[in-house]
Amino acid sequence: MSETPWTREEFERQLRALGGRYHIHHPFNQMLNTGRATPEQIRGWVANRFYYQAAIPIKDAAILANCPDRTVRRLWVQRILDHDGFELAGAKDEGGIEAWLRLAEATGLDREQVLDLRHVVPGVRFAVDAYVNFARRAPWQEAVCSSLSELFAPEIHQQRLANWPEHYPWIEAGGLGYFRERVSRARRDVEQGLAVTLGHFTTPALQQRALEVLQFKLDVLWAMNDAMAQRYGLS
Ligand code: AHQ
Repeated sequence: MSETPWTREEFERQLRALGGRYHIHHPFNQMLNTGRATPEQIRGWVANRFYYQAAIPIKDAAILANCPDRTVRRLWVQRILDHDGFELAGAKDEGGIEAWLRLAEATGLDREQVLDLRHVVPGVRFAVDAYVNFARRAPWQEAVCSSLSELFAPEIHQQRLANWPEHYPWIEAGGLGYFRERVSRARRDVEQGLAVTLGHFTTPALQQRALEVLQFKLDVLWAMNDAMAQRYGLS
């Protein structure tokens, strides 16, 4: 390991270089985004990914609970509002989890069978639980760093918005609202996540640790797709 740390620019480049392992490249996701998925595979993906979406605010609350820095918390708390929704001083937002349930209904699932998690396969449950438990146990800066898989998220959301209406006209268009919201929210999330990560991991050993942490999260997303491919097949 080198004696001198990477510059902030080089460190960010190293983080972004892990994008080759992002789940946009997983065969299951490529099947989804090239129009080869059957309605059953789409519904399986939506029902399983609900478990991930519902876990995000729990994960973010774990980071808040571990973080003593109010200037970080006052920005990070936005992520919980994004997912759980809110009614604050007259402003209202149904939240991303509600939007995901609308996506589920648009694919022909009913809310009850998504909310009761009956379709969630063991590999998805274990990967998501590993992510939440990591955020509870790890130093809060590492948990922040693990959210940087969203460096690569705008592209995957834009891919769905561009391709799904053409490939899956049977999905009612309003159901894709979640992906529309995430493009800008992911970019905002990454701004804060990068600032904390580039500012905290400042020695060669810490920077290597940051790469390991991001790789762990990429493996969480990849393992979820492995489990769904196993259960629903690859067409
Ligand atoms: O919808 C997604 C989301 O809200 C988040 C939060 C963030 C985190 O804190 O780990 N990661 C994330 C992701 C979302 N969608 C995934 C997708 O493929 O739709 C991508 C995922 C991510 O890139 O980590």
